[in-house]
Formats: sequence, C-alpha cells, structure tokens
Amino acid sequence: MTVTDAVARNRAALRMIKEEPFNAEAPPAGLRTETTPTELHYVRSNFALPEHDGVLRVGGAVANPLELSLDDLRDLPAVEQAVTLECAGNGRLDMRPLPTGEPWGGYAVSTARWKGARLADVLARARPAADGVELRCEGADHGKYHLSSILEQDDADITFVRSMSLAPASDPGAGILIAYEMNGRPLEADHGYPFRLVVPHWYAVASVKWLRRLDVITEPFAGEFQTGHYVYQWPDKPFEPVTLMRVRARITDPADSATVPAGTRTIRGKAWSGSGAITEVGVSFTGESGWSPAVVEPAKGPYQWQDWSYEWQATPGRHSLRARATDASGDVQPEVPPWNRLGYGNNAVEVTYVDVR
Ligand SMILES: Nc1nc2c(c(=O)[nH]1)N[C@H]1C(S)=C(S)[C@@H](COP(=O)(O)O)O[C@H]1N2
Ligand SMILES: [Mo]
Repeated sequence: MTVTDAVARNRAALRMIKEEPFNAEAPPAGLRTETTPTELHYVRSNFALPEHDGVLRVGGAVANPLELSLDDLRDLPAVEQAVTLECAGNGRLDMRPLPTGEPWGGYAVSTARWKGARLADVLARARPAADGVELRCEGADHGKYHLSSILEQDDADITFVRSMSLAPASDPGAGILIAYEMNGRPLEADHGYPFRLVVPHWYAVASVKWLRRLDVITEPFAGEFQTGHYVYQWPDKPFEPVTLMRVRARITDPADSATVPAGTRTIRGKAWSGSGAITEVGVSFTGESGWSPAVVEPAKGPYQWQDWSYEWQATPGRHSLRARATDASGDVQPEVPPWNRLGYGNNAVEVTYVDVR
C-alpha cells in the first residue's frame, strides 16, 4: 500500500520517530482531551503498510471455519468503547543504558473510541475445539526483521503474528473487539484498515492491526513477536512476556518547560493502568518532599485513562513537578525505570519543569 494523501494527512500533526515503517508519537495536545483525535493518535508499525484483501479468515481447531467481510462484521452486534492504547516501548528513551528499539519519548500513548464486533461473538460462531488453548492472530503486514535472538538468522522475512489465551478471547466480558471504526470513522490505514483487534488493558502490541487470520491452536504459539520481542529480558530474574500496561501518570498541564504566572494554578493530568482503576495520584514539588494527594476523577469507562487535578499555590522560581499514580491492585510507579534489555514497560515517575514568574 502506498502513502496516499489521506495517509499523509493523518501523519502531519504527529512527532515522527521513524519515516518507514512510519512510527510517530502523539503531540502533547493528544493527551489533553478525554479522547485523542485520530490525527493526533500515536502510530506504531513494525512493517510497511500492507495490502489487505478485505477478508478475515477464522480457522484452525474450530468446528465451523469462517470467512468474514467488513459487512459481515458490521452485521454482528456492535460495541463502542474508549480504550487507552500504550506501546510497551513508550518511555524507552529515558532508560539507561539506552536499550535497542524505537527511541520513544513518552507519547506513544493515546485514547480513541473504538467500535467493532466482539471477538467472543466471532469465536462463538466458529466453535473452538475443546483442546484449543490459544488464538493465533495474524496481521497482513510482513517484512525483513531483526530477530531478537542472536541464534536466529538475521533479517528474515516475517509476518506480524501474536497469540492470546483462548479464555479471554472467548469471554464477551473481556472487552476485546475486532474494531472497524475509530472515533466514529472507518479505520485509517495506519491504524489497521479494514479491521484490527483492540485488546483493553494490554500493552498495544496485543491489538493486531490489518487482522487477516484468526486460528485456534492447540499448542502455545512461539512467534518472534510473542517470545522474541515484547518480552521483559530482566538482567537479574527470569524473562517475562509483556502483558498489561503498567500504572502511570502524566502531567498534561502546565506543559514541560512552560512559564506560568504566580498564584493558584491547576495542575492537570492523565493516569492509566492495565491492572486496575487509578485510586490515587500524588504530586510532589521538590523531588524530595512527600506526595500530596491530587483529586482523581472516576473512570468514564473501564478501559480508558482517568483525569486528575491539583490546586497549586505557585510561587516565583523554577519548580520540578512530579506525579505518581497508584492503581486498585496496589501497584505504584517506581522512581527508577525498571531496566530490561529491550526497554519495555518504563512507567517511572516523570518530572515536569515549570518557571513561575
Ligand atoms: N499487524 C500489526 N499490528 C500491530 C503492530 C504491527 O506492527 N503490525 N504494532 C503493534 C504495536 S507494537 C502497537 S503499540 C500498536 C499501535 O497501534 P496504533 O498504531 O493504532 O497506535 O499496534 C500493534 N498492532
Ligand atoms: Mo508497541
């Protein structure tokens, strides 16, 4: 697929990390509103934009294999929900030593309204076999790829494939969609046209774009994007697959390096986690003092970031503002990025510098 005018328009307002395949962060404005406008939503693609023949094939260990078109998916009951997607590599640039991989700052995170069919409804029609354990999810994109294992041959041509356990995939309550609309419009090419998975709470690698095949499999899947990349390669403990988004807060206002007048200022931000609703956000001003509680708004939906705010008596001088979130599982942001070889899951507390005049 080529870069059409529509694709170029969708890319214009983003902060580019890499031109081909196109990878780009949201601008700070993409995090200030309740949901991120499509043209401000970050883009992360491992390969060039693929061709897609418009058919979703559902097979493997199923009683009733399916071939579904976009219209077939639209005929199923539709669900629309806001979902925060974050790349597992978000914040990699702040890790030391700097891991290999796309040098994401902090803005590979966005929230859109996604509409589609429930994955569980599609699987119910296909009728998985009793010995099915996982669902293999294949995108239409492929290309040369630097494999993470040095034992493998470098730069093989591989396809983007992920798997997930069959239990959540078959659970209508898990909120997993085969999405065909984003913010009320058909998907843009960069976001997976004609349809993609949207897996709430998980780092967005699970949300396979340009979805082409779903196969029920009877052995766990071990593809490059499952067991090579998207794995926490810890220096001091066993490797673990990347799964849920780690708890994180972001100050959205004032902007980093802003100058603001002295007086009462409202500090605003977002906070999100894949392991539970945000229960607390603390704000700290010197880098040393304790954490003062911010007001955390209740979640507007089960899968989206939450707003928080703090009334600040801003006195003249340079201030370092930090925000730290805690979620319902009791997980809290660390002070130091949790270093791992491929640089995933950096949810360390961030600092915003503000000059008050
Ligand atoms: N087919 C396919 N799906 C994919 C990817 C990809 O490279 N190919 N990248 C994944 C990763 S790592 C992320 S962070 C999200 C990004 O989704 P977005 O570009 O819509 O923001 O898509 C996921 N789905
Ligand atoms: Mo990602």
